[in-house]
Amino acid sequence: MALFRFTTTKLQESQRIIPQISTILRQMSSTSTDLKAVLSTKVPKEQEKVKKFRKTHGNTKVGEVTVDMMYGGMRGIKGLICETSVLDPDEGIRFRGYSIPECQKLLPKAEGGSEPLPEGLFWLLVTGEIPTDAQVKALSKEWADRAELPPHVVTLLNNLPNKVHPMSQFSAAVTALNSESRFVKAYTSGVHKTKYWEYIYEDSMDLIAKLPVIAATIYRNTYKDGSGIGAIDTSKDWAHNFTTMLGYDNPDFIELMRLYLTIHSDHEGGNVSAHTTHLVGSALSDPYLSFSAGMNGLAGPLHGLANQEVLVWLQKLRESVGDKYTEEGLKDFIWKTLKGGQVVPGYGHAVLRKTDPRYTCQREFALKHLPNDPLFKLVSDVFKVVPPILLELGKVKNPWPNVDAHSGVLLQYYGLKESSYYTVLFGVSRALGVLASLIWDRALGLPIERPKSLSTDGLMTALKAS
Ligand code: CMX
Repeated sequence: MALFRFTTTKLQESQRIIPQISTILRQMSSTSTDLKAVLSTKVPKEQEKVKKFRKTHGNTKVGEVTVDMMYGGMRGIKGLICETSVLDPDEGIRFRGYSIPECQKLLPKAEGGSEPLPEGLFWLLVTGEIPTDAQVKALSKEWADRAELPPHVVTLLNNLPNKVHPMSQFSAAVTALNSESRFVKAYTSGVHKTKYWEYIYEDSMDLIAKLPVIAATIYRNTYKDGSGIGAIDTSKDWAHNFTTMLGYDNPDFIELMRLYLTIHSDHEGGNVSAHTTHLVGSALSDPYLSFSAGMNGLAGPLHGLANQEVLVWLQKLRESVGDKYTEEGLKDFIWKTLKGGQVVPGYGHAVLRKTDPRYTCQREFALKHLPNDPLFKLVSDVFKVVPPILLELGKVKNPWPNVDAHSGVLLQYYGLKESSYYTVLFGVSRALGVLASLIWDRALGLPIERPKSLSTDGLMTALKAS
């Protein structure tokens, strides 16, 4: 009886204390500057939420698959989970529910700055919460502390000839970095699978920290004399350090890079770079191998390489129409591109059906900082004539500009003129989204990805078609 009374009292006491502890933990998690600690409090809750949801709705249908979808690049098939962002065809991207203008307003800025810091976006993507200034500062410091490259990666980069495309150099360097993978070491020594996400987190943090150093080394080696990337300043943010390592110190350009590295980060789960990183990661390849695979996809002209293609196309357009061009001249050049069986780079999208808000915010930046730049004027004039022409083709589902239509113009203005480098910048930013997702993939224990494929004959037989 005495034991029963003791247990009951203890139970009542613990029932009083547990909610207090969880409130304290919640408060600690929302103010802690340790991202991994904050994440640790979220992972079990999300695991539980998904478990419960699957238990109730595991067999609920979410859509159907048509033959056209199978031959048409799986457009519209709902077949993936991505927690970090969702793309609305009309409104554009929302990062954990926040639109780009909301992120520009709510995410912490550098002192005196007007654009969000990419560190804040990463914190948001990982935790779903808008971070405080202190949390973002802690992340800047942590990335600066983790930035150093192992000597073999520097040697590899310094020995690659200039003719190797910057994206191939980028992918090769990231692949070679997997010698440092903490996940590989933990997996090899038999870590329990419930702990995988912790090592994926560590590798992702190391990789993100090192990417600006890799990217700046590629830039200085390929286009300059190979010297001068300098040392990381641990008191500066990620984008600031990256821009200085590239060799630029204009404060407006640093601000642009903060915006650029924020908006290119994530575009839900089905695009080539995100999907590839997720797919390769599902085989438990480490974050270095998974991300470099994603980068090989980003390097395609229909995806991230489009920012390079836009510049090349604009240069040809300029050569063809001259500085005193007419609307008719622009139209003729666009039709020449289309009749030559080529796409107009920077226009169209597989999901978006309106102008990309990533285009719009870059245009707003240009209106503020370079309103009279001739190339900006050309891009604005092209925007007036391309959509009606693409609509006239009758097959293009989205005639509006995407993110890549604008980014090169801004970079040109600040002196970063080497367009074959532009996709590397996209890649550095994309790491924030796809690695945040990869951490959650392992935290949620998602299995190896393996959709079913059919042959045309097999499909015809299944459908009794001829
Ligand atoms: N110029 C000319 N034709 C275009 C076009 C464009 N900008 N966009 C689409 N089309 C064509 C397609 O090539 C396709 O033609 P076919 O049926 O002859 O093959 C037709 O219109 C239908 O395509 P869609 O359903 O509208 O577009 P998709 O989902 O198949 O492709 C995308 C999307 C982005 C690959 C396509 O719009 C494109 O090639 N755009 C130019 C390249 C570009 O800017 N890519 C960057 C996208 C953003 C990013 O990932 O970074």
